[in-house]
Amino acid sequence: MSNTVKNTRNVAIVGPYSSGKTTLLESILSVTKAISRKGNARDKNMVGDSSIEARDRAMSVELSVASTKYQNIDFTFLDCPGSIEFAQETYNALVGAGVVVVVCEPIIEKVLTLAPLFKFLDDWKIPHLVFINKIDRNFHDYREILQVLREASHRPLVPQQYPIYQKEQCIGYIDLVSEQAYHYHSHSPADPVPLPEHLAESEQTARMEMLETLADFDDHLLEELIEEIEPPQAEILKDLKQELSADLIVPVFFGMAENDYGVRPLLDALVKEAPSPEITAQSRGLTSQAQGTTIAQVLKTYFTSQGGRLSLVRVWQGELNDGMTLNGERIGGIYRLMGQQQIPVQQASVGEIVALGRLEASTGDTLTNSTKPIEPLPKADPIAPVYALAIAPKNRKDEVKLNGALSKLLAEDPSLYWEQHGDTREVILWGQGEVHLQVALDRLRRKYSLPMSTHLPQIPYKETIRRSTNAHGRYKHQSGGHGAFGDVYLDIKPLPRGEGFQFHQTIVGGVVPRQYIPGVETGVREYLQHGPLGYPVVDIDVTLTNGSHHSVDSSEQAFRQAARIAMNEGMSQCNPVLLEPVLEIAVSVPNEFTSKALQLITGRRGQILGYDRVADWKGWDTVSGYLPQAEMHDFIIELRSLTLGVGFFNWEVHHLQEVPDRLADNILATAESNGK
Ligand SMILES: Nc1nc2c(ncn2[C@@H]2O[C@H](COP(=O)(O)OP(=O)(O)O)[C@@H](O)[C@H]2O)c(=O)[nH]1
Ligand SMILES: [Mg+2]
Repeated sequence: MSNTVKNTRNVAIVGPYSSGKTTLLESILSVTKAISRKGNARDKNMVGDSSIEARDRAMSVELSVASTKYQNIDFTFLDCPGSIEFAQETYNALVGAGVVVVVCEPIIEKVLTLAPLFKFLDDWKIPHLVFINKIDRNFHDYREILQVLREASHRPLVPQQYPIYQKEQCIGYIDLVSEQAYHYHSHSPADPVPLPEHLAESEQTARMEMLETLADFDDHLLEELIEEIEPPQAEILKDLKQELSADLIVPVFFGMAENDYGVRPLLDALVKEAPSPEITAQSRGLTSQAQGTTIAQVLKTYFTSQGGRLSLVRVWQGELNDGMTLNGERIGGIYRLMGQQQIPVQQASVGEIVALGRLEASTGDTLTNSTKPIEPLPKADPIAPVYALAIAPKNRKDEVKLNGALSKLLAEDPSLYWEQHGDTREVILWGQGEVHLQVALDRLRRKYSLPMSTHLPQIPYKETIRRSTNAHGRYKHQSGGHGAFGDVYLDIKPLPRGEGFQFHQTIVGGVVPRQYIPGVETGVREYLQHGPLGYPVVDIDVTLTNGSHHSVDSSEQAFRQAARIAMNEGMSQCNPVLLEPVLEIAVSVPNEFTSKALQLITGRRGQILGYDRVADWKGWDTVSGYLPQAEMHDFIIELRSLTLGVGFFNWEVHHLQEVPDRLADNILATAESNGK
């Protein structure tokens, strides 16, 4: 075991789709010389977008990892997908990040969408800073962008740079800690230049704002400010580091990843201000002292194209050595990842993020070499699925492979979920949206040779009756020597919604012998699986009131048949109606979109129950209501398009309700033409 504790930092890069995260990572790798040729989004050759699914879509659809060295620190970067449909993947990874760079474009609408991400980071107390990218576009009003960022963030912002403009273009910046001005240079470090005189006053104001925010958490600095003593740079840096580490402040930087502008200052800040892995471990309740005990957590599970399982882990305590036993299993290799490349290493120390071969563990699991049980580390909450497709293998002979492939797919991506529906028998794949499911289906096809066809899931309608009736059923059959005979009278009655099915009998004098009564109930239950409209029947009471039997020919079987005949006759008299499942939903949106959310629900035959502020989430409302399940399929798509992509909802099936007549006619006509 080596005793050298490596100086490591791991950094997650997150932010909205297309803000330039993968480009920023590419720039970091190029600036730090981890790669010799810089790729770009246009040529689809960036390290972070190396999976086929990502290249096809020119967007990141899963976490990708790369390492580099800068100023003697070993950095691991996690390039997280930005699309809301892959948020689970991102949250699972953020749980292991030491520090997070939130990348955003200087576009007000996009900055507003950062609120859920900031909330997650603050809930987990994960230190994070902001990098405003693409300053070659729309960056004229830095102050306005900062203002909107302030609205989205719960923690105070600490801008550490001040922009220098020339003809509306940002050509450089002033570092507010050192008060040194710089001009950008494409693909080489920025040039120090004298501080432009016309900016002296604004720079002073911006710097004072920075210091005052820092002083809110440091009395010593506050005293210095009051007494107008110039605080030493070392003190400012110490405060920045402490306050960032404790997630008290959010430093802000800007640049242009495409030309490497602002990338070195960002890296410098990560070196000087980001907490060491020991500090991150402490804030997660771990001590790094516990000698000999290694604790790691799975951030993601991959299946390689050769079918091998790789678990991406963060080492929280102790160190990992190849061949070590974790949770009773031997590690089959430790790898540092560089995009699609796997580089074998012998060991990994606190704070490192590496992939381990051949472990059965799932994403979020805590791994340890300790034989004593340990408290598992917290994992990110699962995000409720909001979008579904019914799927079936294109080739029937592939059906046997489906279960195994789906379980691997789910291990890789815990925000997928699948079920075989009890009523419709369809295999339903649930996820976060259209793209999410398409990526999953692509993987099934590519990795598991399972081309699938998809269709809209059927709505599990049920039916019930509005009227009571009495029905008679007689089954009589003579074949050769032995005959069959059963004869029943049934009372059929509707029950209130939600009561299900009840069966009674009021037989006197043994007209239907006791041993045959279960046969009657079975016959009734069998019939109820397909009522007169073709759907399972619920909320119904059936009472066996009378009947007759034959001493030789009667049997449980014959009474079962008789009951089916009686049900068949009786039910059509009972005025059957179609019932549809209704969901209870809670839709969460920024409050400027609350009225749109209300309209969306009512416009889809929903019913509003109320709406309220989301506790401790500035500016967000939750609308609760009922929504017919038939209206849910593309609900999330419309909700996102109304809310800049950030609205989401939770749901559960709540009750059944009668389908309005006109709609019911349509549903039944469609079902009939589909041969139901
Ligand atoms: N103008 C401009 N475009 C950029 C910059 N950085 C990235 N882009 C472009 O923004 C698009 C999205 O970049 P990408 O890194 O894939 O974004 P991601 O989805 O956040 O990973 C690509 O077309 C990039 O070329 C920048 O600094 N300026
Ligand atoms: Mg990307």
